[in-house]
Amino acid sequence: MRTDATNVKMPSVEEIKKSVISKLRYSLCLEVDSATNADIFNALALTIRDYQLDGFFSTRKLQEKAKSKRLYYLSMEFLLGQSLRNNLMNIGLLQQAEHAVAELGFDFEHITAEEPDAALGNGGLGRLAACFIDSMATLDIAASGHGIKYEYGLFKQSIQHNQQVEQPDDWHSTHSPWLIEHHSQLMLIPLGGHIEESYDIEGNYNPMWMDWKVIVGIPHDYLVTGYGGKTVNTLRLYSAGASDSFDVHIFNRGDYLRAVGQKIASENISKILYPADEIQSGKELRLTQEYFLVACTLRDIFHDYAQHSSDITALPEAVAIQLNDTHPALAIVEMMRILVDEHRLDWSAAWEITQKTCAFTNHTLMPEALETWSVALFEKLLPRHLQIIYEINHRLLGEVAEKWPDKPHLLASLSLFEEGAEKKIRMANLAIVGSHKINGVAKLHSELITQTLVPDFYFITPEKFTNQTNGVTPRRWIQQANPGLAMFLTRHLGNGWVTDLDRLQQLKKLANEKGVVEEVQALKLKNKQALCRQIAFQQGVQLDPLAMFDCQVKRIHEYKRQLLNILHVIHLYLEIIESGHTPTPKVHLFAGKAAPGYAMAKLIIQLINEVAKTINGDPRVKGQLSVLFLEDYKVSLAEHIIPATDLSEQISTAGTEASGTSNMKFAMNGALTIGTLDGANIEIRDAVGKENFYLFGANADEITTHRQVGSHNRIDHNRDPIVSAVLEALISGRFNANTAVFQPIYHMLTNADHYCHLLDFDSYRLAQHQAQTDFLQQRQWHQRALLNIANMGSFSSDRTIRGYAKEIWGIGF
Ligand code: 26W
Repeated sequence: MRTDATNVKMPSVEEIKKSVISKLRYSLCLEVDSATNADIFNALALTIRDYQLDGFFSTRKLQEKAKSKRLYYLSMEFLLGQSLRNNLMNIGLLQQAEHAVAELGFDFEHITAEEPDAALGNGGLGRLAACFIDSMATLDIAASGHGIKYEYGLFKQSIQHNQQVEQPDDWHSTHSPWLIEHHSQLMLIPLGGHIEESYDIEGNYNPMWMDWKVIVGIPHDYLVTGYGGKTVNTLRLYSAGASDSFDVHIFNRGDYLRAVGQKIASENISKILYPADEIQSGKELRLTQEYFLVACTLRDIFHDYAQHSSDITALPEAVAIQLNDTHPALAIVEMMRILVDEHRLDWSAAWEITQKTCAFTNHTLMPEALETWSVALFEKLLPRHLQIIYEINHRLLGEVAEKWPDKPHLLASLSLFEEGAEKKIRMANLAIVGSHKINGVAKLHSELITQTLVPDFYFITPEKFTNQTNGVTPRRWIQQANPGLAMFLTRHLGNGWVTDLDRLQQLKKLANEKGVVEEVQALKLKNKQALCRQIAFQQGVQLDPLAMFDCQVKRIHEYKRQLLNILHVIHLYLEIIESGHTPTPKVHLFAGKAAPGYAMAKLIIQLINEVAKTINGDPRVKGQLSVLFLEDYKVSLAEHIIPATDLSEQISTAGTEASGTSNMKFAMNGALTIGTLDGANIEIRDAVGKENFYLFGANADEITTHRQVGSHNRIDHNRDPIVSAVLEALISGRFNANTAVFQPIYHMLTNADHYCHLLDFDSYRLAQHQAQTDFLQQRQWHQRALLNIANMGSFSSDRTIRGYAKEIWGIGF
């Protein structure tokens, strides 16, 4: 046993081995001789968790002693992926563990591969939350994440007959070695019932929330070790269960089946993650989940606070709450309920505390993603919360009417209620009024929030609006995903870059040094070869690692324009058939999931697969063009694809992608970007230099104008022979004998084309052609790749979290 700089005891290889054997024996009832890879994974994870627990207790002591302000990060999604390698790296035990496993006679790669991805998220928003908790622990911030322990994460995707098929993702949450259940801390959450009007002895309105049923929340802690192992924070995930006492009540009435039914209904609350991304469904179970998360978390917050203060008015000095999109916005209402109904504070004192404590991040401009909930549904599930929302609205509109009597139009847009056939609650408006800061996730996005999404809120409270451009953690996205690059960086810069990514700047002076660019080139080739082996093994397809790897991996959505990419691939295909050659051989990789109810996105997946099948089977383009859709995109697959990419596709319609984060991961792993002026692409291009970025397409203003002009300005595809050839191929039966299959795509493109595929096609084609030509100059290409890496330092999530801490949470360093 040795002690590291932070006084945490570090075990030797021998000690790890011993502990693995002991965990096998005493926790899992197994012996090494009969253990499988999965058993070794579990025993090793339990071993590592012990070291994390030591760090957890010392962290808690330190944070209590320092009376640190605590940040609570509320999110319906945490897209963690695998944890073993990441935890080992952050604690500093990777090599010891590798040796220990080898000495036990197992292959470390096989052991890590046993771990199922924890896919408790849909995409960007959930993965951002996972990067943030890593950065908060690394920066020694007293923080915890709060989410739901879904039994089923995001569905597993397989491709059958070229189409997406969804299967349940049972990630074995009940026996994950990383989760520590705290049954003794279970909490009771009321739901349903009705309000009885009443007054207290002083005549104050004192409504009673009656006849609610009870859901039980059971916390589970996942330990989050910061880099270096000093700080160990928690991610607390709640699962839902039924309350025994409540059931007894119905059991006693002899209604056994109803009682069991209620139990199942309660457990269902944490059963499954909603697989929607950017589309809100308005389903009762989803609203219940959101409330469940918020109610459990607030009980924890008030409980923690009571441990060190009884002065509730000082809460904002000790606590900050960050709302990851509107999904947990009910925290504002639940906090008001606790302060007013339970702590008996008067409304304005309670409101001041709530506003000072809460802050809200918006992650999307897509109108269909903005949450609204039917008032009728709300009344059924949360009658007291509905009353509180009415009161918040009443006071807001009263103040606005008094302050701006000449601007009555403000009232309709600011109201927390949307009038119409069905009256609805606007969660974004609630989140904005209840928060002291509202931020977007990239400069352009934050600007569009104030200018187009909620201009009237910006008008009444401009000081609340701010930007915090997203970032990604270099621990997972460089050190873990790309160990070759990590070693290269450490060799040239020392290992400080892992926590100070701005040091990558120092690579710039190496860009002209002999041998360095060649090293970068060799690293990329190695990563491409590794990906080729994996694809050959999993999908039986041989790819040429010397070809240019052009990748688009993200949720499938019309605004992200995978369709533009595949239309261009069709064009390349037609061109090679006609001319017989291409400037440089290309491999086009796609991966991503479509929401199960999103027909157009699923059809786009089918198109990609059918085009891939046609192209890969055509001897005329063999060795020149390959296309592949990789099944079941997830964090662990991204870790293989991103380091093996030459060209990163970031081609959303300008003004639609809030930020994007894969754009950052690709660029910091030495891919060049082809992209639009959208989201964080703009800041990436500014950072890496415009000569190292393939820009194309209309900007956000031009898109707006184009849409306003509407049908008068429609692209006349008949006049462009390239576009008409592609569209003709789409419906000609070339890719599917049934010519009706892709008609909906053809129809969409030649009518509204809301995401402006055809408007940007020509500009995209030219940028693609330029990239393909430049790729022939391998030395220059990899020199530019090196400059991309060197300039990506500010896209570390450490920078982002420092920004939140300083400007939003009031947490200093
Ligand atoms: C209620 C259904 C639903 C679920 C998730 C609606 C909307 C969402 C998210 C807001 C979707 C999302 O993941 N947004 C992405 O957030 C990333 C992190 O900030 C950004 O980088 C992406 O641009 C944005 O699309």
